[in-house]
Amino acid sequence: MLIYVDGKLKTKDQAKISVFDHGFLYGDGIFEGIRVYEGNVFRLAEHIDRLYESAKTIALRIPITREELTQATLDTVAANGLRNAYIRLVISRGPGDLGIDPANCSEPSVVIIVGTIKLYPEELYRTGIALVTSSVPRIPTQCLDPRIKSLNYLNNIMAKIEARQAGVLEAVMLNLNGRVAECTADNIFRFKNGLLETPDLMHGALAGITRAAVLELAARNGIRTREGALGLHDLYNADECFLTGTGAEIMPVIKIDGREIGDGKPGAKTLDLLRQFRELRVREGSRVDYPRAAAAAAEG
Ligand code: PXG
Repeated sequence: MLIYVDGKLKTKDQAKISVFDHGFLYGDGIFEGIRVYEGNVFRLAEHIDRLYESAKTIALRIPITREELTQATLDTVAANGLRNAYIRLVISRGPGDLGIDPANCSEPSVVIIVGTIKLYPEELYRTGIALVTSSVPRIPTQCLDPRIKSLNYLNNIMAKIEARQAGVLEAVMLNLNGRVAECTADNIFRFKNGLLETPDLMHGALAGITRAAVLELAARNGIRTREGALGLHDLYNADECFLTGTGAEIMPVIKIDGREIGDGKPGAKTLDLLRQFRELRVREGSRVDYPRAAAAAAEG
């Protein structure tokens, strides 16, 4: 495994970040999780854009250009020779001192890890999953905009712990007004009378790349869509419900807080979107040039 750390490819043992890095001390940094399907990096430009937007909002200057980061990402995938993979881009504030002031951090750290993540078992795409509502509200937009994909996931992790304790894999997170925001690492959608709905981002959701892809697919299929306010009542009484995310892709939801959704089976419209998404994910994307990068890595 070769990991990009501040411009150099390192082995897993060599790849190290300082304990004084504010990403470690304070969760001060941002990240992206990206998939590679059959040698295509899915929506890399969108992920890079989101990363630079997160950086802008937290006033973090990424020390390389978008073009350089894009190329470094493609080259790191190629250097690892993986045609199907998960990429983790991490930009942290960099090494500083024991005070929180980022002015004392010298240079942001840039890390690109190319590996795999544990995905939902394929069987769950046929059976669907159950959710519970978390008692932990999503961090309000006024405190920390959830559109920032920050290194501080405690809010979501607390909700994930609750889901696990309830014996399910994901939790619905509400905002402080009791509106549905999203799940711990996924956006959420419902179908009702043919209309496809998802919480508006201002209700406290990450601007998911998969979410955007699903809204595009819906438009192409002539499915009406609405981004707005949704309550639990809307989810419980949905015809179909599903999650979207880089890891989950499109995951059917069959139960929420013990209430069956629709007929308690993955919905036909959801499964059709999943099928179309799986076609699109291998066709679209930035192609990895494996031989070129392997040669560059060999040159050191
Ligand atoms: N909401 C949150 C809070 C997320 O963290 C999504 C929605 C879906 O966004 P995308 O762009 O992926 O469609 C996420 C994504 C992980 C992991 O390691 C988490 C995410 C993505 C990939 C891996 O658990 N979060």
